[in-house]
Amino acid sequence: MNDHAATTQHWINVARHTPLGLLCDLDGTLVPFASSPEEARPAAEVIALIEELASLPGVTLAVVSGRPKDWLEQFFPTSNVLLVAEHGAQRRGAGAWEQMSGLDAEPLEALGLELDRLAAAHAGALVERKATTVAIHYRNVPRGHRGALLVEIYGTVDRFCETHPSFERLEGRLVVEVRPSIVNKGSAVSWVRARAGADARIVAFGDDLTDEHMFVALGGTDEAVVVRYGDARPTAARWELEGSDEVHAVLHWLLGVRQEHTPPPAVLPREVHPQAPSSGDAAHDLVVISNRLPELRHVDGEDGRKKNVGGLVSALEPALRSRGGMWLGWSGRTVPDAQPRSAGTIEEDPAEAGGVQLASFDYKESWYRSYYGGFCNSTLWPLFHSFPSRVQIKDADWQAYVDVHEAFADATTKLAGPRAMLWAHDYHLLLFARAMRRRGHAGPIGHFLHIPFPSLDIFSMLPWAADMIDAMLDYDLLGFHTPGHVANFLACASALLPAKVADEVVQHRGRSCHVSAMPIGILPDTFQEPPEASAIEEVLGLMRSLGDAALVLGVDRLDYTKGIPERLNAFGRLLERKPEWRRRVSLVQVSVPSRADVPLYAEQRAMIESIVGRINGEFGEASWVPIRYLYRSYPQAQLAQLYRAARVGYVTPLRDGMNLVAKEYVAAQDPENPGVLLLSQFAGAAVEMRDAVLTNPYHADGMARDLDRALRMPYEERKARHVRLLATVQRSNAVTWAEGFLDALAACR
Ligand code: GDG
Repeated sequence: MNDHAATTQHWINVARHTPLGLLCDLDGTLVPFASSPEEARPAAEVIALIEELASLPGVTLAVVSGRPKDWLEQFFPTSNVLLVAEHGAQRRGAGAWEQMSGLDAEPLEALGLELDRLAAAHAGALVERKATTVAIHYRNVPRGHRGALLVEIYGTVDRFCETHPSFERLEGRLVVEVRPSIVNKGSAVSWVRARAGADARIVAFGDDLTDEHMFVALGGTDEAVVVRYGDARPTAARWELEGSDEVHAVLHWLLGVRQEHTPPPAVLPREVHPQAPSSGDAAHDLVVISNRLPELRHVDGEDGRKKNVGGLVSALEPALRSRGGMWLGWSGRTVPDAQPRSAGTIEEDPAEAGGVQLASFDYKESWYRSYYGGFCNSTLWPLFHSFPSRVQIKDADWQAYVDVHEAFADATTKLAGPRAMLWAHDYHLLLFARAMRRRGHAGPIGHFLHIPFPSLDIFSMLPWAADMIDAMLDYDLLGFHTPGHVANFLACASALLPAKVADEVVQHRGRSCHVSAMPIGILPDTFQEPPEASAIEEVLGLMRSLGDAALVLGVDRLDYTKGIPERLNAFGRLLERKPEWRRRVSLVQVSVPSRADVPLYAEQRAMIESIVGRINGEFGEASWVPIRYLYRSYPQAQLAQLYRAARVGYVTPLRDGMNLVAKEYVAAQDPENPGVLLLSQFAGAAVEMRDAVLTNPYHADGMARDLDRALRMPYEERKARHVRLLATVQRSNAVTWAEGFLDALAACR
């Protein structure tokens, strides 16, 4: 028997079983969606079909709905149809209504008033009150505004549920509802079974999350059929149909089978693939999500194959490869807002790069402006690096931030299996877990923040501070670079929310979120490989031009957090205070272009160029240039050679999550003649790298003295410090970091 024949026979057996129980949800199952709850009414033929089925001998049929009893009764006034209203709070058996005992819905009045206020401020939102629940519908709220409204709804509803633990939040299709937690549609299953007979076989049809309660309450010989609308959310149902028309067709066929003429089925429920995604080929068990996709830079490996040398991608590659993982990010392209197709369309990169499959989608132009340039880089970046005066706060940027999370979550749902492990990266994706939980994602979701997490007083500048922490607590695991960042986050969680914090676990809304310091590492070997001749050519040229001068090296993205002007000024101060260093030392500053279209970055560049000009003008000579400023990037092999040639690694950010340059500099040194790492005390790396010369980048005189000390450091001390620093860099590398994170994430569940 082929699959189709087997399915048909299976359903014939189900349809013929006596006693047979049928549970049918109303909205979205028997009735297609309409633009308002009032317009969503069953058609006369559907009412007739239900009544006919319910009157068959051996069949017990219940319409199970979240709607109030009066609404249901108008369609099925006196028939054999059993009715279950308000998710089970009220039921009509043999003609009479009964209410579930022990229900007290009075506290919902106050919540209803709060939701009224929200609905008044958001066109299209509608509050619905029933005897035991209150709901807010947002199906008529324009899509672009739903994210912001949802944030407010969840804030209001979750506060209510925290103070009223006997109530719970319920998510339906485009509706959020609050009801007493003892009520759910699952109770309808035993209620119907009690009427149909203990040996009844029950078939339940439903489309939304409230119907899942019914599905999980079913027994082993029962059948659950989920009704889809092009979605692929995880479900407990074994079978699926597409839209209410298919439900009607199946019920018609069932009627025919019970009436003994067994018509050929026009459509039958199809089996839900256990891990089926809604698009693409296979559902992935691990999906990494970040704003930018990794840059896949390739070099030829010894075996002639391409080898991947990108930073984060190299760290994650083994984990992604062994778990069939995928990496989702922004394509780097923007499309006009009005263009409906592209924004949100996923493209999977067919060329697997170094074992890592990539998927990407385009941003709308307004997202690029308000999400990327706005909330990410003009709000969160300065805020989290503790530059309050540079923080720009705009409602529209926050809205875009919320919207882009919805787009990421939609795209992820298409790629990930329902229990997949999801790992989101950085400040671009702080709300991602919340968006996924709302889509019913059941697998573990983790986040790693690559930048610092600020102190409570700074973080509180954000008008959405509490909401952001609340959303972050939907993650199972939050990773930070340092114990200081962890402490800041925990302080914010306990100050801004009624959350319980103990032993780096935050308990909130019945969930546990683990918070942990997991400093990122590098792949030290890739900075120690002997260079190819072509790679050193340019570096050798640069070294020749420096003559005998000792090389002090700065390498950063051009960013105001990196403290480049302060570093240059301190170098100028050294030349001024210690003239003996003139002609004997040169600073090479490599500044990699970054976010050049953000005005602050353009200003920073102009400022750096003017300081370089001033110092070179003041101290330079025909045969000696004090500062060489290179506004460009270098291939990694050349960077490694520059590191190795530098007497001092001058790494002095004003604030940095970690700073990989510090670790790379150490890894690249010649162990027999190592240089000295001069490191800002405000870089996350300073926590682990205690054997660097630590310096305060805000104190030019102090930094000039520390630079002098680094340049003069005796050989034995340089070597002893380097041995310990190298051990630190080698102890936990990028791959152990990634595996450690994923193991910890798996252990959270
Ligand atoms: C964020 C956090 C955290 C630089 N110039 C060139 C080049 N680079 C590479 C370096 C290094 C990387 O860029 C820079 O990493 P950092 O850690 O220094 O800084 P961010 O870009 O700000 O990174 C930071 C990091 O995330 C990881 O969690 O440490 O705190 O801000 O790897 O080598 N690479 C090449 N040519 C260059 O010219 N090839």
